[in-house]
Amino acid sequence: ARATLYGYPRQGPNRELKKAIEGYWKGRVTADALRATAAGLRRANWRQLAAAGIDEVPTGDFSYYDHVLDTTVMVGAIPARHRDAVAADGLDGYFAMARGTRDVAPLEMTKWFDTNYHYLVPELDPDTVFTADSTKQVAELKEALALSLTARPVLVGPVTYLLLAKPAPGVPVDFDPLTLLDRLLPVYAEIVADLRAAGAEWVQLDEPALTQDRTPAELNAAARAYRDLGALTDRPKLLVASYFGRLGDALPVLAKAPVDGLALDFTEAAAANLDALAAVGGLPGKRLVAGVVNGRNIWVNDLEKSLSTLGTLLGLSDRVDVAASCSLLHVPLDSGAERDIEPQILRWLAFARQKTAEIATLAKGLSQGTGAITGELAANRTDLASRASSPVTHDPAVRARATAVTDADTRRSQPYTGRAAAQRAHLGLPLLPTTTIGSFPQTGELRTARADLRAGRIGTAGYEERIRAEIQEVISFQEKAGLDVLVHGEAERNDMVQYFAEQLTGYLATQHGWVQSYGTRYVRPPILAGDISRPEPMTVRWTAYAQSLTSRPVKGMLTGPVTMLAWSFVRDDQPLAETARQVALALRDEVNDLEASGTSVIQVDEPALRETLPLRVADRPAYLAWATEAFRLSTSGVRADTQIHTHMCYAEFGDIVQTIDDLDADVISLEAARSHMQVARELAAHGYPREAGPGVYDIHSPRVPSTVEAAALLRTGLKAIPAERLWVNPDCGLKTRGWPETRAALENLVAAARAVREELSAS
Ligand code: THG
Ligand code: ZN
Repeated sequence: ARATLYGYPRQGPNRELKKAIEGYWKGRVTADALRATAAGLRRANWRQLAAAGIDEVPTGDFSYYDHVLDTTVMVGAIPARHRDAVAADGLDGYFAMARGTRDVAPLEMTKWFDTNYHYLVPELDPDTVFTADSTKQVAELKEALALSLTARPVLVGPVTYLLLAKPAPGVPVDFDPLTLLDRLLPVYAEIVADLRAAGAEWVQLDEPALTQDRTPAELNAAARAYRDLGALTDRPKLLVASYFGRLGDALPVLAKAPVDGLALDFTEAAAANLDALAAVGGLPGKRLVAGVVNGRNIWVNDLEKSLSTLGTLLGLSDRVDVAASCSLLHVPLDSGAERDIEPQILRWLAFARQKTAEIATLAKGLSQGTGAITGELAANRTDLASRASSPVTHDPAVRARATAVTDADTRRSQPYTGRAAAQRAHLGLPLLPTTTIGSFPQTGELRTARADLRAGRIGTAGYEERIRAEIQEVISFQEKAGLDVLVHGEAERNDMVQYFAEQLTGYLATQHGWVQSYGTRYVRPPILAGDISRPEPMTVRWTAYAQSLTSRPVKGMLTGPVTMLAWSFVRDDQPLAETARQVALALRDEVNDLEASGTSVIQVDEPALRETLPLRVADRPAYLAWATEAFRLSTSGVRADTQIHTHMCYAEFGDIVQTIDDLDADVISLEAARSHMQVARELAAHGYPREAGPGVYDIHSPRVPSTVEAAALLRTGLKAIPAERLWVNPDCGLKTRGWPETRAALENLVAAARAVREELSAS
């Protein structure tokens, strides 16, 4: 058995790639220096993989920005508006597609399946002509071969590429990019032929889109694609890779295809894929690459369980190799770099480097028998036992409380109508109340203050003084601008998930655990490792301080349980529903403490609720059930006259309007400015009974909306939502905006609300 991988983190141990690329954008790093840095990182990765026992290394998984954008370049599907830039300079044209320029818009970005990685969406139209450009793939293969390694180029497969694409701007939305398959296949044929000529014995084609629900027509397209590519005479051996779940109906299609190997996910999807493999009689004559090490979480593998799966697979295929379930792009590089995690707990974790060792160990065990890996197996058993029996993962008080939760705990004391009356009397807000989503501009001074605190250049007292000064400024601006419900501005917070994770028992923070989110942007997801409790209030101090500065209501701001899970690495030793309930209970305490300290409006944000919706329709009801329960559990402990808000962004809401309704929040703010209040119409069509604030200020753009424009959006909103239930707010938080445009935009927003209020009272 061989040990192999589909991809590795690209950034380097100290995010050298990010620094080189951002330096290039600023003109401080030359193109040659950038290329040299990139080549050095690739070489170092391959050498490390080979030294760790990976027999066949991936190539072509490297990217300056995104591997789907690389595929767009590889097949020549450059959008018309970028062709001049690409022709003038390949690298600058590439970055123009990724980020846009002053004159041209970039490609749209969206989530890569259900990961937190974002790719650039290919734009195709009925006239798209594909042309093969194998330069990057061939060059990177040659680099690895020059190190005397066995290397396998990894490409996004043609079916997944088309299924991820969308119609180019101006093309009818019902245009189906999959209709371009017959034009695309000859280009893939040319590229795999080039790779074979350059020395590839195998080429991997990634088809993760086949683990989603697919129509018969889409499955037929997959069958045709691999029948045609398999029938080529001048080709390397083809390995079709699936990941992020079970193949389902696509498994028989690929099993029958004339390709030489399949890669399957045997982590979460193990049982389903094993059954489906057995049902088709295994893969006689084909290579099976078994993804038994989870490529997207950070927990140490259960080696004995993996060996047992691998043993079963030996009966179903002539040749079984060992891999991670997907590219290791989605996990941090090396847990060995962490200094602040207890050594005992560190042993429960496996980042990319540790996963590589697990794969090599499993391949060795499979080839030579478990006798060859007795030391590794014994250490693994000890680590798994330490995790299973640790007080970190088993806090009796937390468990008892979670078990005692009843249905009544997830229900407000009164239905909305009664609450609305109580809140109106308690808050005394005008018609069309104005507010913001929570964050105000994160200035350079704030980031400097945080860095100074970390580096010990200032003490806690000095730092907090700085935060209080910022809160004063934010409150005073909002009063002057005439907003009705104020916020403290979140100056004290870095990342909205990290901030809470740092204060909750059961969560671990990493120092170097960066994972690519998009392009040169990375996040350091906290690790939800154990039972969750809240040793003390997390936000009350800052909210209460802000409230002490004004007589208007200040809104408390929390991150909801679903988003806390979605943007963390979550424990895999109990159901998500259980973990969500623990987080919800900790947040419930915070909500109740905010209320007790005099906060009458509390917002619990769930920006990730829609984006975490499972890709397979069959998996959605279970997710929505626990997600809704967790939100309601965290927000239902307050009095009827305390107003609960929530916020969601970056999403199409059509398919979760029922869930939005089920959350039973008193007020929801949503992104709507760019879609001209589409979401207000969707809520109205559903009969949404509570208050809503469809955004009237697109915060993703530095553009300041005029009063006239904001008022027009409000009038559009009023056609769908009656004045008694319509709020006025921006689309999202303001932390990425500068102060000048924030000031101007919020002043216009208040002026628009006042103008429309007058129209309403005149009519
Ligand atoms: N927090 C977390 N996960 C997320 C988001 C978040 N995933 C989805 C979405 N939001 C991703 N968006 C971003 C936006 C900005 C950055 C990263 C992801 C970013 N990162 C800085 C960088 O790479 O330079 C580092 C920030 C830091 O120092 O922490 O700008 O909001 N958890
Ligand atoms: Zn938002």
